[in-house]
Amino acid sequence: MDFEPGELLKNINSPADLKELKESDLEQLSKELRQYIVDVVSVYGGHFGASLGVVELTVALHYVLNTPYDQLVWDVGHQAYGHKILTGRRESFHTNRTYGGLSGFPKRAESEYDTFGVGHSSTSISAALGMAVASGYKGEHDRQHVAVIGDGAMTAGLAFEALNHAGIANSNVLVILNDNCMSIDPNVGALKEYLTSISTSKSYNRFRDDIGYVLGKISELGPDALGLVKKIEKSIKGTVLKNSNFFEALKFRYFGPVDGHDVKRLVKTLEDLKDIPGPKLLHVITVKGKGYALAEKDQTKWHAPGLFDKITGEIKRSAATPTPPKYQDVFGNTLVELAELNDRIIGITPAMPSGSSMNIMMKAMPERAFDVGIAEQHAVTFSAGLATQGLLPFCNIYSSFMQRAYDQVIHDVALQNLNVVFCLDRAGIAGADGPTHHGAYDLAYMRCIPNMTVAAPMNEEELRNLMFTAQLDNMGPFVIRYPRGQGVMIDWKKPMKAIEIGTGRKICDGEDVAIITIGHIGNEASKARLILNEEGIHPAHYDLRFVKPLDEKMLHEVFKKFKQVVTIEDGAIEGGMGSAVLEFMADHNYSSHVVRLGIPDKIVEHGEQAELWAECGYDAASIVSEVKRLTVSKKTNTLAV
Ligand SMILES: Cc1ncc(C[n+]2csc(CCOP(=O)(O)OP(=O)(O)O)c2C)c(N)n1
Repeated sequence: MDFEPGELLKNINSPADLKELKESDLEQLSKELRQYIVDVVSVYGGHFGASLGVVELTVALHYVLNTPYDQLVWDVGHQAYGHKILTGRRESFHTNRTYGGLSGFPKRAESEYDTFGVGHSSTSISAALGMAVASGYKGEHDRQHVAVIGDGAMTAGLAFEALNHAGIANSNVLVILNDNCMSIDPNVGALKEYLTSISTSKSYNRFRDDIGYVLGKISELGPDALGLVKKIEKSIKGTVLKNSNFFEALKFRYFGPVDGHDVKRLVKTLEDLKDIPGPKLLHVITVKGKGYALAEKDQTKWHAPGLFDKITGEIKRSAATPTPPKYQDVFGNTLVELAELNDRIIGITPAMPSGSSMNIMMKAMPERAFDVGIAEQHAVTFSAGLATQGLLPFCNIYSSFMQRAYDQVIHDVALQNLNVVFCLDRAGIAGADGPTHHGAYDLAYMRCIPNMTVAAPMNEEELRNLMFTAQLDNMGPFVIRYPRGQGVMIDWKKPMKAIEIGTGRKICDGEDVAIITIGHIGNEASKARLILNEEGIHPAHYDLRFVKPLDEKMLHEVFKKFKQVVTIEDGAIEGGMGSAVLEFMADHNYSSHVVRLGIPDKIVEHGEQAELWAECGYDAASIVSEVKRLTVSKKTNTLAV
């Protein structure tokens, strides 16, 4: 589908074209940019509200900065659609997040304007500081370094660590705090309340106007202007904030809050900030979803709404026929069911109430479910603290975000053998969000930790049974990983029952080849089996269910009976379930031929889950060919190529 950009936007193929515009054109350009994002995202999907909220800021930044020489770093990057469109990617923007198309996040390999690869939050200040220190080292003192970070992303420890360092590094870094009071869900925590108190304080706003008077007029006021800025800053510190400005305390010079939708004002402010040396923070107030009424009203829903009718705002749903639930919803509902029976259960999510469906428990039992902000490390150690007191935390973290909290998992939970249940959502190939979000490594990085139990359900019923099992007494640290998206059972709400730890399931007996799977991807193997059966090939299928501890009895059965074994996992091949099976084989002196299917040792880009499973060679069709290859090889005693 062709999208018609507005009169100004259609001529912007790089920031150089943008700079040709008059300042008075920038409002119109912002309108056109906003419309273009609405047009494309409504048809092709993607993140929505965040980019709409920073349209004016994006235009102003590229108007004022000399990108890409000046370094602009977007935090998370889900708000960088306007940036992509203004930096030469307008015509390809409709391929955003599709297989082979543009990445949904800034990516260094994609454009010289994308200074730092992102997807996970709160990295921007550290990265921009590194760039600023490097510029200083190279003598490039004219270079600007700007991190744009949301109030949600600012809640993470990493952002605080960077502020702490930047304050003394005295480098030329400008942090733009894009404050819209939202994370994906409403932002939480004391910092959020602090920011709100700054932006609503009457006396502060009077001074803000004074600052506003000077910022944007430095060129007019001449050499005395910088002195004047200092004086006003001092009076703010002295009289209004009583030295209590958080950022000032960290040795940042704090400016703002300014209206992030006033593009002219932003341009002037940014121009002036270029001339103020050292670490600075500009507090910008924006509205998430700005300009699209429904998105402004229900900001969580419109964070990433899927496809929608841009005129009516109706979000397109797939056919009305009943479909299996999402794993996350099975998790959310089952957790409440269990928590009603077991009063030790507490729910924890780091900033993903809707994404993980922890919001179901937050609504049903607000006193027993916590959103702790974008703070995975804290979420894990907070859970550990709860567990020391006999409570039973269900800590739900996306598999790829759990990478942040690895030390906490080992040091705070596993070493003390604490009873924390980690529910890892989005495990395996995550799809359109791409490599930053694929939950590729958890099987490998969890199974090497002593005291850990690591399991993955093949369907909804299994997820419920694993959750039920994990809350039985003294289970120690317990990982349950499951993928993004739907399961396979429409009638999923079966009574729960305990599963013996470290036991798998034989799904069907067979001959010649044994397939061993873990988790939901086992359903691809089931599909493959049906196809193979029609061709007279009958592989056995085992669902290993636990990668730690292994079902040794089952594996002895497999290796005693089968000379050809295929392992299949939606996770990294290196160190994952297949590796565990090979270790078992070596330890017990078996010598079967084992083929391991899973995520190969390379970065897998974005696309639909099914496309990427196929690319990695473990969708049903690939499994069929692999098993056929092995069957032929058995008959001819050579491996077919
Ligand atoms: C480490 C990590 N945890 C969680 C997320 C999921 N996530 C993506 S955007 C977002 C909210 C960010 O809020 P904010 O920085 O305020 O930006 P806004 O969307 O409001 O513009 C979250 C929690 C992530 N990307 N990275």
